[in-house]
Amino acid sequence: MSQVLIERVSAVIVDLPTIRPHTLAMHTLHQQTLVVIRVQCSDAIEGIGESTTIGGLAYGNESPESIKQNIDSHLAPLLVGQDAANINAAMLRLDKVVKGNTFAKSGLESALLDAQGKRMGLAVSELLGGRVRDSLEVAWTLASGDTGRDIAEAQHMLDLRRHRIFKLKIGANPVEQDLKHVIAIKHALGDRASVRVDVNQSWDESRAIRACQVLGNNGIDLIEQPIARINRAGQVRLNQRSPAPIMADESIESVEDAFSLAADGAASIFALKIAKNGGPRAVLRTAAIAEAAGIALYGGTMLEGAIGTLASAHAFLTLRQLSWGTELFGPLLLTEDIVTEPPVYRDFALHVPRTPGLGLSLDEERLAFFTRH
Ligand code: MUC
Ligand code: MG
Repeated sequence: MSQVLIERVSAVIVDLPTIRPHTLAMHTLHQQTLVVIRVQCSDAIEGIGESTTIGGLAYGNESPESIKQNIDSHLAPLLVGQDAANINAAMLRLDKVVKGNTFAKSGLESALLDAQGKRMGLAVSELLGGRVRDSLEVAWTLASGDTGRDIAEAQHMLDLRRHRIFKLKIGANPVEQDLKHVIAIKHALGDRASVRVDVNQSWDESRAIRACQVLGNNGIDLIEQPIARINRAGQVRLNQRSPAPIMADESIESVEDAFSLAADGAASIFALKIAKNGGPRAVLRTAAIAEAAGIALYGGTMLEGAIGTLASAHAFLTLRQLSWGTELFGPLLLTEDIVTEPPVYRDFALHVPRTPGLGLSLDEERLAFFTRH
């Protein structure tokens, strides 16, 4: 077979409405913005990928606009003309020339995997070595900003059998108010649900010490990123003192971060996100570090649409352990998507068929309608 070349790489910005405002410590989403990537190859196969973040530059140091610009100006030219079937070589070429930019690289790596999977008739999970499960438990984030509404939403999800793990976004309000909010929700749901919190780096260590005690003593199962990613010594101390396990999220901006967090003993759970490692293959390197260090795993999200969600899911399906489940609910937060078949959620889980590639195709009309011009 003659070599298949990458002929064209393009990226568009897509703005999609959300079902309700989604309030995080650093930003309230009223819509979500995806960067949709297309990689066209000389055998007429197209791979699709997605690079999505939260709240412009509120979460990390790449925005949708910078992702598109950097793909157009720096990353796409490095890929055009390269062997489409050699994903190792293509990603290595990007890593040699472009520092960081893991969100942009993640969408590109996803698109290359999608194209190669379609070419070989294999699901991306099979390209990644083979899946050990077909579905992933999916948590739901309660972030309406209102305790009563969050409780009603959680009860509705339990009744629908859609979610039984809830992550509460806190950190925007004074600590005492946040603690009351969390305890009220845990009290209302009792043993029907696992309740966890994500502080998105909002506390300092002095606040976190007591708050982690209160949360642990009130049945909260997990505390995500309570303090700033740069305060490594504080994270190590909290990890030793908190009665509830501490999960690292923002602290992991690369595979190398994962290694140094593991070496320092700064968390007992890692949130895996393809965007923060550089793609579905890259995130598996972070997972391998965690496994070697005895750190538990959780499949995280940047609130991606269907493409980024499935790219994450295919990687997570291959993991030996994923004890804390996933939060791959992004498509359910959107009122619209841009693929023809939405991902399948039932019985508390996302079910991933073995369709070649990511298993998705673009709805061109919807994509054109929601593309930012
Ligand atoms: C984060 O910080 O984990 C994941 C779920 C959600 O609601 O926000 C994200 C980002
Ligand atoms: Mg988080």
